Amino acid sequence: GTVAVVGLGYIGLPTAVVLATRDIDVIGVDIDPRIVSAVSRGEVPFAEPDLVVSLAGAVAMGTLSATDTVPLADAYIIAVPTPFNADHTADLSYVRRATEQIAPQLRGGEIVVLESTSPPGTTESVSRWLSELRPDLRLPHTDEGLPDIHIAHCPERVLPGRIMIEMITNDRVVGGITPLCAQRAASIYRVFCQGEICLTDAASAEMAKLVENAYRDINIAFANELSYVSDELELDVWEVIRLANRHPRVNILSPGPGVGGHCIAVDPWFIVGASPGSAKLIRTAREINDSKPNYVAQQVIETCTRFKNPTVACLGLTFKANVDDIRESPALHVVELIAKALPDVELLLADPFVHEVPDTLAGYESVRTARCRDAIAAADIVVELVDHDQFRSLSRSLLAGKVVYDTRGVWR
Ligand code: SAJ
Repeated sequence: GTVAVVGLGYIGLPTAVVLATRDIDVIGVDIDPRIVSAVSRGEVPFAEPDLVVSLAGAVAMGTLSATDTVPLADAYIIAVPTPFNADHTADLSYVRRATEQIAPQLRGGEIVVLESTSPPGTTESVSRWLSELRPDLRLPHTDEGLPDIHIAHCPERVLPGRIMIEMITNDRVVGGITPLCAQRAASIYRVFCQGEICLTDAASAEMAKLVENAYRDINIAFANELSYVSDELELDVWEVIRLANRHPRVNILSPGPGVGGHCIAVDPWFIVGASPGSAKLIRTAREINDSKPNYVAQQVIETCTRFKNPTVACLGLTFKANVDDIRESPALHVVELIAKALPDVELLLADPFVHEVPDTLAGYESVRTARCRDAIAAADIVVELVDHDQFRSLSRSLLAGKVVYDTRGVWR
């Protein structure tokens, strides 16, 4: 059978590649012509360990191709973004568009899997949309006998930086609109998934995915709240956490400049949106983590006023360690806040994964990129924002005489 993967981003492309390297015919679909042509040439549009080799292999084998239009296929995997609107409700327009593109291709017997992280009820919405678009087909949410199309939710849960490993080894949740839908969808994942495949209903699968990321968000919020409390009490939060973590049942995560990425800072809002009155802890955790970039920036801005013509070295721009992704990055947000508040202060940006001044900072003449050592040497104030391995191994002697904000605790 042929699998069409709609959306060739951080999840869709690795999924397409993993299936194609297991001899499944895969057609990748993306609306961005640059992504389609890059993938067709066997080039990866973003950095992810091991993806380059597998993609080149799949393209060479001829099992993977890319196009901008949804083709006829036996199974469709939707892996498009589900961002949120200003009021924190989910923007399902990409899922809707993918559904509209799939609808005319259906002949009966196909599997449609939603992989995009979505609020509870979205998979059923896909089924409803399809029944509106294709009144001639029997869709599973109607419960009228055996459906023509099988629809399920199978949320991705891979960690950027470890996607190719986790895609294969992680357990997988497959939630069907009906039990048969789940079974049919699971057959796709059995091709490559070495973990356990847990079958359930669509809404439970949707919620489980959101809960995983809310769990992590809350735990990071706890660490960030401890950093606020420790600052107020003039304690070293890293020392406090290190000691508390010696308890056999305590495992506190690390504070930082905030929480970024496209998942952990987004998904908990879908729970809050679905249950605003009850999801109090989840909402508060989001607010704590979202407040952190501003807190860090204000500390730096205040310190700058103590210098005449200060130079600030900002180490790290990506949303987390050892990736090249700066979207929704709290580190970048901190730098933007400083640049905006103090347009005359020289900001030197050093990140081994980012070689140009990001677009959002392009308007500031005071902002330049620099090599890490050069940035530190020139700086009065050093702000450590991402725990890249390269920063951890820096000699502490370089920091002598500087004001240091080590937001990730890499130099403790
Ligand atoms: N962070 C901290 N302190 C920590 C750990 C992380 O400040 O102790 C920050 C990171 O620097 C980053 C943010 O949190 O800004 C998120 O990073 P992450 O590594 O925790 O997670 P992501 O966004 O890369 O991937 C998460 C994963 N979810 C969980 O671990 C529950 C991944 O498995 C999901 O597949 C992914 O979200 C997703 O796509 O939903």
